[in-house]
Amino acid sequence: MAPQVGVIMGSDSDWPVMQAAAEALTEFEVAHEISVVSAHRTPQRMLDYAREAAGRGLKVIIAGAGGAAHLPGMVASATALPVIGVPVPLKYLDGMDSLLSIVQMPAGIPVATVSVAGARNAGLLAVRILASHDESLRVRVEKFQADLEAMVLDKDAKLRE
Ligand code: RP5
Repeated sequence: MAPQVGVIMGSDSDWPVMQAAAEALTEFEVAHEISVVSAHRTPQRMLDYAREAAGRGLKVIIAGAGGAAHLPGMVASATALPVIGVPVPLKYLDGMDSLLSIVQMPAGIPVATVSVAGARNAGLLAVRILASHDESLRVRVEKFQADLEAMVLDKDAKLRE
């Protein structure tokens, strides 16, 4: 099946964080592709990727980067697809640099930013975006949420056993 979600990152060093996005997509059987696309080391590749993404059938792009994390915003500027940004924490500043770089987009070019290292939620948000026009996927998201609720209630009950 053609990929519906593109998971991209500025460096292969981002993969330990970003793999949680891919895992969430796999859990929901959403076809996806994974690429390293650097805004500053491979700028032309980044522009080509963003401009061709919709035409290739992608519906959502998840972009992770650390430090001066301009990849999600730059990709969002060159595509009309929804872009979800994942701030990757590096050695210094606890990911605050990445978070602020990604979340502070000027009006006009939105990037839906998840928490620092929040790649799992990025994957789940991409699933929800797809589920907004896919009834069977929406039902699975609802079951996923119900399972989460049941798990918490079960743990709560076990506290009193
Ligand atoms: C960013 O620079 C990447 O997204 C990565 O988080 C960071 C460091 O990259 P490497 O020096 O590990 O390749 O562009």
